[in-house]
Amino acid sequence: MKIVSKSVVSLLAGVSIALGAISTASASSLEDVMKARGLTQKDLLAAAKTYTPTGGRDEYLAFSSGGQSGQVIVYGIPSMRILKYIGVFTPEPWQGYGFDDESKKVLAEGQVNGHITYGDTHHPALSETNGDYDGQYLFINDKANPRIAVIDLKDFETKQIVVNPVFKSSHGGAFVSPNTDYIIEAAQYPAPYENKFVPLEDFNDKYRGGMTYWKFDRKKGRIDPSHSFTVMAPPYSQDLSDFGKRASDGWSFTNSFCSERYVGGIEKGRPPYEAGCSQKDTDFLHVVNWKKAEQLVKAGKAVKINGTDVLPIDVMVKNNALFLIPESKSPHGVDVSPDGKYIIVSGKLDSHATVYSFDKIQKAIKNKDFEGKDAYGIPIISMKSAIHKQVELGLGPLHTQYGSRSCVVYTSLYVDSMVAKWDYCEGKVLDKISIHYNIGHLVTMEGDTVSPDGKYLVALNKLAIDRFNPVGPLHPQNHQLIDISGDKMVLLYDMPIPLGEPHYVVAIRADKLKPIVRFKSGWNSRTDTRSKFKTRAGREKTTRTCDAEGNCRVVVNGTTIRSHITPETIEAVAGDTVEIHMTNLERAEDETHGFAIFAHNVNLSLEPGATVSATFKAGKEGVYPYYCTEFCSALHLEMEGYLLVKPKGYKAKSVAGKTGQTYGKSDYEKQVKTNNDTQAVINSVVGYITSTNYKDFPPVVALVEDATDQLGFADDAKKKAETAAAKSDWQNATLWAGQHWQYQVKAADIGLRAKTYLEQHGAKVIKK
Ligand code: CUK
Ligand code: CUA
Repeated sequence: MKIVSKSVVSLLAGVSIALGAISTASASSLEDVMKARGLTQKDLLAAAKTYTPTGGRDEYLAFSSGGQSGQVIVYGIPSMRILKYIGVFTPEPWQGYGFDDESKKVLAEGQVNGHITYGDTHHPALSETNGDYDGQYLFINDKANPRIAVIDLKDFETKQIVVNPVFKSSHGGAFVSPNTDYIIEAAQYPAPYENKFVPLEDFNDKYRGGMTYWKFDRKKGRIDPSHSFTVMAPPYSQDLSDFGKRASDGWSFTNSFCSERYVGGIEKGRPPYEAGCSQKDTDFLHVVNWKKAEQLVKAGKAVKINGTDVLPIDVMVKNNALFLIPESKSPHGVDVSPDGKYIIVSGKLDSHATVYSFDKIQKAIKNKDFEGKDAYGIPIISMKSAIHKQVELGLGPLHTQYGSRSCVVYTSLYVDSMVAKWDYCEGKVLDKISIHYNIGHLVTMEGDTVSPDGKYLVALNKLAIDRFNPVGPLHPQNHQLIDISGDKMVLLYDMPIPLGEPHYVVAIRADKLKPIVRFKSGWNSRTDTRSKFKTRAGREKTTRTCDAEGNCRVVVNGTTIRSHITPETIEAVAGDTVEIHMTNLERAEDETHGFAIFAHNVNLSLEPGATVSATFKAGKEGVYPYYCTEFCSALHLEMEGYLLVKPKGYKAKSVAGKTGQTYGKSDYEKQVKTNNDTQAVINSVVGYITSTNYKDFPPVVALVEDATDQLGFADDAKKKAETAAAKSDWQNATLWAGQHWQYQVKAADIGLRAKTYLEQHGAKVIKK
């Protein structure tokens, strides 16, 4: 390539360096590095299993609950590199979530009591088709303010939050039925369904637990609250849930603790909750025939409470749709096997995991083999009749995930700080590994589906203690990657999670996900429709209208494209309401612009194609700069403008623009020379690209489209410069010629990116 303009060279230097000097020989050998860093052969092997070279991809993507952050964390396995935080129940400024009008609406619809700005997320769940992950949707619950959120994996954005109409906390959600007809959300702390005060003395009679079955409308990609229903349950603290599958399809399972129905009150001299809630040797596994429950709702057997359908306990019992089975002390975790034939429940205060047989449960139901009824009339199947095996695993067993080999499972041992690998068919322990420290959930690849992949396991440890550099009293959590492909489990990697306490993670094969790279033009990503505020290039406008009472509204239909915001000034009068609708005209992958205004809490993220809005009150007169917050191009800093809020009654003195610099003929000619040199660079890059089979590379085709757009704008600016020059208006001629050069530089930058891509991906020269 011919080297031409100095400024172009410096602008593009980074690209060519990356091209030319891919690697210089390392100063030290592998042995030297091992010695210097104190690494063993085992460490190297672990590193080789997780290390992902630049540009490499992960085999699985993990969706982790973000705990109290109210977000979802996305990371790759085996690299353990964090790829995204998805704003869900909590505003997330980078994504503009909770700042633009579109996402504020999502948060407002999921609002509880008007002012909640966080969530305590516990269990993410991926949508399933025939019991296997299909890569379409993700759901997650908020334990503190019982809610479920829907995230669309087309764009990894939160689309909907629904508030549970009857519960006051929720834990056993989100888990999906094998075809994602329903998402279950079980209560945790019993409370009255009505939103009113009920004294604790009425606990047994008026406080209730339950399981809500949220109907998912896959065509709309949204939960349909009007077809959702709740199965009322006694005031036991319902805990985790899982849906039956294959053999047990149509049923769901929810365990519980504190079936003592103990009410604490240490202030009044009563023993505390922890004592009263763990006195009995057993609690209850709730077994629900949800398909029957669905029919009962359709047959009008539900009662309306807070506007939602609730199936009373006696209706469920009369129709053989609700049963209880004792389970070991303070149970935690309920996990259905891939074939649906077994249900594994652990007991936090018991060293066993209990394997229930669905077959035996059905036999007991058929033969009315019940040991009695609970205080609410629900038949109790005896533990003996329902158990396949009880296996001693270690201290504090919690959650179970399935492996790829039949009968092999992995259970977390909270107190022992270990993972146990065991055979639930035979009932024997196969292997154990220590983790650091106090594991809660664990995840194997696609480990809660009908066809788990095994391969890797991530231990979600509650405590990190001494594992990382100290960062103050609040430590990160520790997600540890374990290789489970062999007979023995092997610890590979520690990843600190510095964002809340993640409870559960689901991991899906990355090739099942097909996210988009850009939105359709003018897209409202929260409603998945074309925004009515979509603005095309050249159609930008600002209007100001006032109603009879003198309330005025400034409406801006603007655009962004490298490297300017249109409009570059917005004028309002103190007290006006300002509505800004910005459309990002970019089509290029990863060309996101931001939009932030001083002092108004306006902070938007404009991904390519998106139309995003902000409505706010311009209360005080003043000068408020706005700018693009993403370093989008070499002239990103110049992507700026002013919101001018004038005092009431202000009259402008002059309309002429002011500038600090004047230009003459020689300035214009100098700029034209630069532009011609730049064009030569562009021509050589274009020549190279079009000589190859670039059309076989979709990312390059997209880059070429983008570059063509930029050159179109360049032509337009060039014409304006030439028109001004013809009138000897050197000021405008020089500035428009400068603008011409801006577009050229962008086109050249894109062209070089395309060229690099082609060279690195083995494009062939097909014509000379
Ligand atoms: S729970 Cu946290 S370790 Cu909320 Cu699923 Cu078991
Ligand atoms: Cu757009 Cu910076």
